[in-house]
Amino acid sequence: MRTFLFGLVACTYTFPNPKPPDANESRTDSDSTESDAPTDSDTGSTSTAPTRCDLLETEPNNSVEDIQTLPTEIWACGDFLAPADADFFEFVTPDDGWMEVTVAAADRGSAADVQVNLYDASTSVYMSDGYLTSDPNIVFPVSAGDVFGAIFAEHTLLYGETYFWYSRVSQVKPPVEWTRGEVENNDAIEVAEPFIDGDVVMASMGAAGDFDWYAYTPPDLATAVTYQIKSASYGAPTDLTLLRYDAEGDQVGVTYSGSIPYDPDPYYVERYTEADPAEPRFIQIKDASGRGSRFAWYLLEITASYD
Ligand SMILES: [Ca+2]
Ligand SMILES: [Ca+2]
Ligand SMILES: [Ca+2]
Ligand SMILES: [Ca+2]
Repeated sequence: MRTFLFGLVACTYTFPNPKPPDANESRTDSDSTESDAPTDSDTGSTSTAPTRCDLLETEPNNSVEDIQTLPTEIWACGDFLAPADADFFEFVTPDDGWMEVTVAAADRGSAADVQVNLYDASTSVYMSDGYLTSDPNIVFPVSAGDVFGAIFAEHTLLYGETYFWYSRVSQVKPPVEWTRGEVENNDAIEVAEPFIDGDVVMASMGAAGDFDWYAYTPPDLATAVTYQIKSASYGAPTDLTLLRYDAEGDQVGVTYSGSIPYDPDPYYVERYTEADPAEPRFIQIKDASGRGSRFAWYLLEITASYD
């Protein structure tokens, strides 16, 4: 891994804006005979850039050696005009908090199914879709000065003049609120982490194959328990599964995705028909594909209800 050194740019703190720019701001191939391919003369010049493209890629940018600096808070754009084209960018986190890597491609008429490989010196994640779209969108916690690489490519290696992409990295507000962090090691039921009423736990699938176990005992008068994960639907690069176990360690349920429409995160309401109300519940959370990275965060809420 090379050392990344470049100056920070001034930036403004903006709320996440997942909505792409208006269609009439999009680049189109029909209104010009010119190729959308950026040229050397375009590089760094916003005067010749298509509307809302603040930074055109500079080819070749096909390796870490030719990586291109990506300032935060602007729209960068590029094309896949050659077979297996990959576009390498690096960016630095201005402040502690959260960042978002947004791609706008298919949603803006591009033929490209864009994939993003997001990485730092020790970890990486690969995403080819976002929530309800084929355009990736990744939201993740950061510290000031963190350096990241982002590689944009076409998911199926297709290319051509209609295979363009836009992307923006920006600092965003925390997408969720929590009361405490996860306490590893919680990798087995024997070391399940106690979950106390009122907890909202911020946790991570920090490494490949991470298992997170929690133990929760509902209050005496509770009539139901709700288990909810907030993760992928808030931009985390995860596909989480929530498995429930009884006090004897037998699996009593598994939830791959939510019962809330369009919510891909596990959500389940347990009525007291499966186990004694006073018995502890054991919860295991894992990624369906066994993936893990610093980007793979999730929020766990367990709430008792009394209806
Ligand atoms: Ca390119
Ligand atoms: Ca390239
Ligand atoms: Ca964990
Ligand atoms: Ca764990």
